[in-house]
Formats: sequence, C-alpha cells, structure tokens
Amino acid sequence: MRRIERLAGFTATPGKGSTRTTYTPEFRQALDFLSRECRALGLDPVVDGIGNLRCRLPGRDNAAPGVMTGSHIDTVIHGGDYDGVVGSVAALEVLAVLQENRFVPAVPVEIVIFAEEEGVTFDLSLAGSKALVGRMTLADMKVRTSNTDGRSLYQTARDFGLDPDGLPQSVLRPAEVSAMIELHIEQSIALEHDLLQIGVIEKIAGSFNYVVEVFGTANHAGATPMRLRRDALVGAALMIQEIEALARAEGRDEAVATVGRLAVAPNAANVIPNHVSFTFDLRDTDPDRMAERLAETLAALDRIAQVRRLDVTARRTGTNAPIALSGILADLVEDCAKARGYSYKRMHSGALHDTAVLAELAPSCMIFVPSRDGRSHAPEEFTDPEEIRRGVQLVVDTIVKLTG
Ligand code: HGY
Ligand code: MN
Ligand code: MN
Repeated sequence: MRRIERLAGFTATPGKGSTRTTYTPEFRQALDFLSRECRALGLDPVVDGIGNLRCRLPGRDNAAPGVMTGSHIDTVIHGGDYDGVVGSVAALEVLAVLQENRFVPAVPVEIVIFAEEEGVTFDLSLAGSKALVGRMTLADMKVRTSNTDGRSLYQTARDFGLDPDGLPQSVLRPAEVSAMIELHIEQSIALEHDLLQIGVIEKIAGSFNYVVEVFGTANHAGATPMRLRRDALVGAALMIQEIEALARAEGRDEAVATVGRLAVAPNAANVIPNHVSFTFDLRDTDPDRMAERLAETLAALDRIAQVRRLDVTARRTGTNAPIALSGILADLVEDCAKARGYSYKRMHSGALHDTAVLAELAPSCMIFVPSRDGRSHAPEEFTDPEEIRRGVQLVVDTIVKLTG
C-alpha cells in the first residue's frame, strides 16, 4: 500500500485522479521510484528502449526460461490509482516475500513493468509489451506519432533518455520465458456483484481501434439554409449513434464499442463544422463477430457520409486479437485460490492487458481482484487493501508452485 500511495502521488492532475502518461515527468518519477524499490531488494533493474522496466531475481538455473510477473504504470487521463499499479507493486512484493522466506526459485522470476500500455498518447495500446516481444519494430516506432505533439514514438522515447535503437537486442524470445502472471483490478462489476474475491481469467477481449475523420463544408450558422449544409458534426453524431447501436444489437456484455475522443473544427458556435475527428474502440471476445461488426460499422460510416454528402476516412490505429489464456495456469491459480479458501470464478477480461501479448510467447494467466462499484479509468477507482493482499498472495503461491 505504501508503494501504491507513492505511485498515486506521481500524477499531473493531483486531486483529480492519476494522469501519468508515458514519457511525462510523472512517468519518469514512477519509473525512478520503482527502480529504487528494485535496488532496495538488492536487484538490478533495467529499462529497455521503449521504457519497460525489467528486474530479475536469480534462480538456481539462470539459463532456464523464467517466470515473469508485472503490469503497467502508465495511466489514462484522470484515471485511477490502481489500474496497472496493483500488478506492478505486487511483482515487487512477490520478490520481497520470496527473498524474506529464503526461497530460491528453480528458474529466474522477473518483474516486468510495461510502458505505454494504455496507448493514450500514441493511439496504440500495449505498445510496451509489443515492443518487448518484437511485434512493434523500430520502423513502427518511427512512423507512430503522438496525438498531442505529432512527434514519433521513437523520437519521444529518445528525448525521454531511452535507447530505442537497442530494442532489437532486448526482444524477449520464447526460450527466455516459461510463464507470465499478471495481477490486475477487474475494472468492472462482476466480482463485486457476485460477492467474489478473485477472478481467474480464461480469455482477454480483442479490439479494433480507429480514428475516423468526417469532412464537410464550413459555412455561416445563420445564413446557410439547412437543405444546403454539409455539417460534419451532425454526420459524426449519426455515425457515433450507429457505432453504439451495432454494439448494443449484439446483446452480449463482451461486445462493446466506445467513442472516447472527439475534436471539432473550427469549433466556433456560429460556424457549421467542416471537420470532425473521433476514435472508436470496438471489442469482443469472439474474433468472428468482432470482424463482422467492424465491417458493418465501416459500411455504416460510408452510408451515412453518402446520405449527408460528406466525405469520411477511417484509419486503423490498433488491432488486438482476442486470446485464450493458459488453461493449465488457470487451473493452477484456481487450485491456489481453493487452498487459500478464497471465493473466485473463471471469467473473461473486457479490458486489454499486456498479458495478451505475452500469451503469444508463453503460457500466461491473469488474476483479478474486485473494483469497488465496478469503476475504473476514473478517480473513483478503488480496491480494498485486503483484496489486493489476497491477489498478491495468489501470485506468490502460483510462482512458488511453478518454481519450487
Ligand atoms: O483499454 C484497455 O482495455 C486497457 O485499459 N488499456
Ligand atoms: Mn490496465
Ligand atoms: Mn487501463
């Protein structure tokens, strides 16, 4: 809890939640704090070329593939103090507990704290873990630009003091990792609603992320008859309604769509808008339904643009396939929960997580702890310390079973 409170203090919006986007001064404070915490454990933290922090507890056989555990410390804007932080500080606590108990694991146990998981600045979630496994290359980092100042991810990382050119040498190979474990808050209401203490995650939703631009004609708000208008904002509004309607029509909680960011130009009260850009984030745990709904969504944008005599472009900024996690590790976590007498259920994650990226490399599992009122990505985000302790205990138990 001390570490969680310290990290909560590294925010650009004190009193209004955690705002700690990658490569900001707040992110630097958090990274330095966690590096100091690793060194206090007598370990040597390394920060890679995109800003992932890695720190290894040696095992008996250090040539063998190790177990990784961790999460992310970048946040959304006005986010909560627990998203990513719980799994990150849990990783530190796990290594501290193993050392306190003179437990030498058979293979290395490695903390990994990912950068740019949220994708707030570069419209690409899970960027740190994708760079770690080589799914995002230097070339990708050079063309991926910030939505705040237009600089490339590559340049921003260099200006932050990192060495992205060194990334190809630090790409994680399958032979180096035998399992990934991430503790995370649920960020929804299922556990609290069912009065359960632990979620054992079986699959993680995928997503298609787009930036849509709608082009119309700027004109006088008073003098232009309605029949002569090409109003980009009204067109965008119709599109946004349809994006939402298609998600609701699926009738499943796993099928969602969100328009989270929107900009209007020229954004003046007496000018008919001629340009609107907005994002949409379409998710599902069923890859076929997710692809079909994307096609329906893009067709709807074109149809509305045509009826409204507007132009529209839709640029994909991210793709994350839905992924099933390791059934063997899920069983192991379930056994540990039973042994501790924790109430639990197996469930899916509607939120994306870096573990989905590591799951392509090695057997991976996630453990959820409840979010009060199901709130997340908001200052109201909260998880009780006792619930966090149970989650950390399960990470310890799972790692001890895997490396004992
Ligand atoms: O968007 C997500 O699901 C995660 O919080 N990055
Ligand atoms: Mn998260
Ligand atoms: Mn998040």
